[in-house]
Amino acid sequence: MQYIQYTDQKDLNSIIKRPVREKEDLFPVVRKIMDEVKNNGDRALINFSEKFDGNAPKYISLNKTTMEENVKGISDDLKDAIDLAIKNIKQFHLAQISSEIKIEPAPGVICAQRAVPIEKVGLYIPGGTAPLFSSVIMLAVPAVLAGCKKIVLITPPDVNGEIPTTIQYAALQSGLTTIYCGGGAQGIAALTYGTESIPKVDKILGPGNQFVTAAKQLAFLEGIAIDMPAGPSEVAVIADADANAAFVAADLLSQAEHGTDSQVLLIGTNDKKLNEIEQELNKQIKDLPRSEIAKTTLSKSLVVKTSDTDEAMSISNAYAPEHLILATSNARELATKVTNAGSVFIGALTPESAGDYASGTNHTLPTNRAATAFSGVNMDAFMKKITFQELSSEGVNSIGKAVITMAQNEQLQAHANAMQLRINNLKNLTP
Ligand code: HSO
Ligand code: ZN
Repeated sequence: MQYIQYTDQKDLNSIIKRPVREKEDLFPVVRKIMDEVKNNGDRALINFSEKFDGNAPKYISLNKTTMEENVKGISDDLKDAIDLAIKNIKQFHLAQISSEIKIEPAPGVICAQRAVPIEKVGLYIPGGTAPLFSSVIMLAVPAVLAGCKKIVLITPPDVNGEIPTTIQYAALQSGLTTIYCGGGAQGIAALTYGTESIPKVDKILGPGNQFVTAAKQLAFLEGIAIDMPAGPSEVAVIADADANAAFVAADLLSQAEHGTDSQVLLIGTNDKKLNEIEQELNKQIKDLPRSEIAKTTLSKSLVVKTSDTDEAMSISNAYAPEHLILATSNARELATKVTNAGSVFIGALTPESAGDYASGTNHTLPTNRAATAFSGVNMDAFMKKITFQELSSEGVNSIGKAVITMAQNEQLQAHANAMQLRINNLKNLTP
């Protein structure tokens, strides 16, 4: 890791900067894939999967009965772990559902706001060497809780052309009854336009590589809503002199093992502790099956030394990490000063893995400084808020004149007339 002694704000730019990704223009390629799927549906999806994933899917969808049969071989240990995670994630997301708001801002004027589920949502789960079945839970559980009528989960085929059974189990337990097989930009195209087998959706959520991200952006241009911009996963850890060096090193490595483009930032107040952490990193990395990936990530990562935890927090807020771990003795107090972060892990006993899997919070979070303005996936991602208003005769009296005056000053006479007619009608009614 590269060491920086923080002096003042001019150091910030180099600290908050994320490595730039290769700027290959993916859009023409992805546009072609999207068009092909739009015109040729399932056939194109299968062909592209064969071309890009190296294997054609054996099926395009799986129903509940087949999934139930397929997951029989999963160990009870794993089933119990997934079930526990789902229980906690359900509980935390259920608590986020807002009840209807109804107020009377002026006599006779009733305003209400109600959250209504998005009818059809598409959930994209990436494939790769280690399919992250935990991401299925993070998207499917809130979608089911929100009451989305159609939930179209799509994921690439594995080397056998099939959907991994862990993904099937996570989907079943989250409440899904069908899942779909198809990956990459072609999977996003299927959700955008629909195919013979795959329903078109209103919103697409979920992480993915650069092709998937580009396809989601094109889907957006077609009027499909998408979740936040996705980039490589990242963590910032603030550690003081009391931090447990082994814990901090393990947390940094758990992020570093995700991929060579992962981001790791360590902000520390004590040089001796930073040294200890470095030693722990070297010790622990040796035993990791993905040590090569972690090594590459760490070689590009920064350690920043600050004078105190407040200064560390101001750097973290400028960096706006996807995950922020507070490994300090004042962690709870420090947490109140967070202004930009996707999800915060408070105190020595709270590793990022807790939230990645089972604490109950969502692990689909904003990266690449998007945490300055975006939230992670939560129940709102699956809902729209519709407002309602109703005026009684008293309400017409309360705001009628103001509406007419404003409309006339905007030179919108029809608007004024619409209210004036109601006022006249009331006058006719009064004896
Ligand atoms: N840290 C990842 C989520 C994940 N970790 C899934 C393990 N499995 C992005 O928040
Ligand atoms: Zn993770």
